[in-house]
Amino acid sequence: MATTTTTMGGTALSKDQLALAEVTLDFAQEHLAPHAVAWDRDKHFPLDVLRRAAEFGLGGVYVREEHGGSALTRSDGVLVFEVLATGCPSIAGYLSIHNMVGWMIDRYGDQAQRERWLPALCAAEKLGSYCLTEPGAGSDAAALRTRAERDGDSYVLTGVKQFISGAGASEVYVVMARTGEGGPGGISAFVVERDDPGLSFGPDERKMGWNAQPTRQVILDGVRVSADRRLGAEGDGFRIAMHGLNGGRLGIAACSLGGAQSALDRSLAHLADREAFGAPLLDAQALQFRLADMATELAAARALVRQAADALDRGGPDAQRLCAMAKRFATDTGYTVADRALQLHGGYGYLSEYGIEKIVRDLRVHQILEGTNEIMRVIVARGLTEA
Ligand code: FAD
Ligand code: 2MC
Repeated sequence: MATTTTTMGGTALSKDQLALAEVTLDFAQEHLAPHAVAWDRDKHFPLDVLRRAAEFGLGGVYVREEHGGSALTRSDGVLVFEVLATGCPSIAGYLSIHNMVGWMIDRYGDQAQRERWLPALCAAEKLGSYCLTEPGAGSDAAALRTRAERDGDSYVLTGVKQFISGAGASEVYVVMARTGEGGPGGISAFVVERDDPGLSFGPDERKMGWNAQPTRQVILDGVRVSADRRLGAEGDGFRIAMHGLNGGRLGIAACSLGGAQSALDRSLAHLADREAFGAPLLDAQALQFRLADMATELAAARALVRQAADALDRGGPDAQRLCAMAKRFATDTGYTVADRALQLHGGYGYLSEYGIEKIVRDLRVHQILEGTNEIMRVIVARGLTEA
């Protein structure tokens, strides 16, 4: 890693990271921010923009270069996703999931599997979805019931996956399914393709936020896949899923930072511009203190996200717990900061065209998905009580 040359958002960045942040910011400002409100209103998933993002290396952020990836670290990644989310948290959030899928195939796939799926995923010619949750198994993911029955050289998958981001638009689905006994040890991971016979999708869910991407059920009705679609060994699927989520949770945490930072920046501009009682609202110390607290809390959350990313890069024993801490803290902080920004905008914050209420709606789900913030506390508490 190059030596530290500057800081951004209160944390030290190398020259390379600064360049990465600048390029990503240009992309977010040109291709995401101007359209974010309309995409949310129209429920439009901008595939062309995702492909454009891939031209900037954002389709395979953590994938090794030989398969078309950018081979960035998690410390780089949280920077990328924070900056992207200043343009649109919903698209940044989807891209984080797509990159979780690419990382899982690169990390746990064999060479043939990498060659088969990664180049197209890195170019965003094909999109990826991650399928763990089921109607009857969300937080208790190890209770999942989708079955993958071995039949000669194939597996036959049957079950329903719930709330799947990108479903229908994605071509590549990493599906966790049961091949053995109950509990986490009986689960394996498979790659299912959109065209596989027996795969279908539920209707697009109507939801509070994350409207610039689809959320649908993935229905597996006797989907037959050859054994070479299994990632890793039989019984390794739950651990693969959880390792994917460690990085994924940091991506979502970073998206909360970016969305909230954008809301804070807009509040500053709004208060400087808006006059009441004969002076700009920004002159009111009560409001300055509010902004100061928002900036302080975001800086604290950012520091924890960066610490967790560094731990994941180092493979430290505390990485899993730090990722859970960072996800919990940054998504709670991000939501609170965005909600305060809405209040600072007065009635205008409540209007769609200002884009603030959209950030609040988008950031709300970050406290729920990729493991609820209660489950993050379960993980942290286990680390404390079992130490
Ligand atoms: P439940 O598990 O039923 O939880 C209900 C409540 O009980 C929550 O508040 C929870 O925190 C609490 N709770 C549960 N257990 C405990 C406990 N032990 N201690 C304390 N509190 C507890 N999943 C995917 O696999 N792939 C996706 O792409 C995906 N995308 C999503 C997109 C959206 C927009 C949404 C809303 C969800 C998505 N999810 C996805 C699913 C998401 O991960 C789950 O909703 C989440 O893990 C919670 O599961 P659940 O909804 O079944 O809630
Ligand atoms: N990192 C690495 N390994 C992990 C891990 C993690 N974060 N979490 C669990 N494991 C391993 C664990 O070490 C154990 O391995 P081994 O068998 O070698 O000892 C194995 O997985 C089983 O773990 P547990 O015994 O802890 O399993 P348990 O069933 O008690 O609970 C829990 C695990 C609650 C932490 C897990 O079910 C969980 O994270 N639930 C939340 C589900 C979730 O995050 N869903 C997100 C869906 S994706 C999404 O929302 C998107 C938007 C994409």
